[in-house]
Amino acid sequence: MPMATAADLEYRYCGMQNRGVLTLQPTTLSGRDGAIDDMSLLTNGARWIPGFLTRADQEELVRVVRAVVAQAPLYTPAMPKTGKEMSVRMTNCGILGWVTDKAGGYRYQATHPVTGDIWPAMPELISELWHRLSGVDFEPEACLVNFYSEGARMSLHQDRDEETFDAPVISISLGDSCRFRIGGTSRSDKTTSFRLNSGDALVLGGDARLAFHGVERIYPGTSTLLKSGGRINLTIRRVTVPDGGA
Ligand SMILES: O=C(O)CCC(=O)C(=O)O
Repeated sequence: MPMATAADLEYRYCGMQNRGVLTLQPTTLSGRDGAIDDMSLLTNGARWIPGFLTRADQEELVRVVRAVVAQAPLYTPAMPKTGKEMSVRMTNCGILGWVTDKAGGYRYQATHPVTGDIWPAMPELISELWHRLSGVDFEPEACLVNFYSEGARMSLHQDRDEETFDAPVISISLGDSCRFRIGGTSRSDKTTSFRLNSGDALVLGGDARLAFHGVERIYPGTSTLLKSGGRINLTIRRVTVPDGGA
């Protein structure tokens, strides 16, 4: 699968030094298919790579995700303690999956909370994306598949249920665009938001590994990738400390 190389990505990356302070970096660079936003938002350790996946790459990835969902259906997670249902539906692939419910709270587990089956294996393509984007040589263990229909959102949070934060979280957007918000490592840090489009990748590593982030809204009808609309987000993660450390 032809994807951007490290050299392709290099030019859109620049880490900002001000921890917790968000900076918009104007850039005149265009993306692989020439249809890229003119801004890259980058906190220290965060990389936004607009247009990382070509349309053909995206279609292939959707086929892969559909195969995952056929084995491990999307379900509606619930918040710890309150049991309030989330608006995003979820599933996972990999040896571990991120789940949440009223009784058990946020956690990783090896089985689907509704079917009780182990999660589908990490597809090769998702593993390849991890290796292209993460800069680490150990394997990812979890890929959380989020599905947003019109009206779904995800409130500001940190990804901190993993045993190690040394590996980045890799995020891939497919389908309708969304308004994504990111801040610093304290909830009270300044935040800023920008539009994530289908095929964009986001890497939360370094100081941004524990950055607060969330999805404010979906822009329905902004992509033809998913026949019935909506947005898929994949976050690919390492959960346990690899042998020999991360
Ligand atoms: O949908 C997104 O872009 C973000 C997903 C997310 O924040 C998460 O799964 O923790």
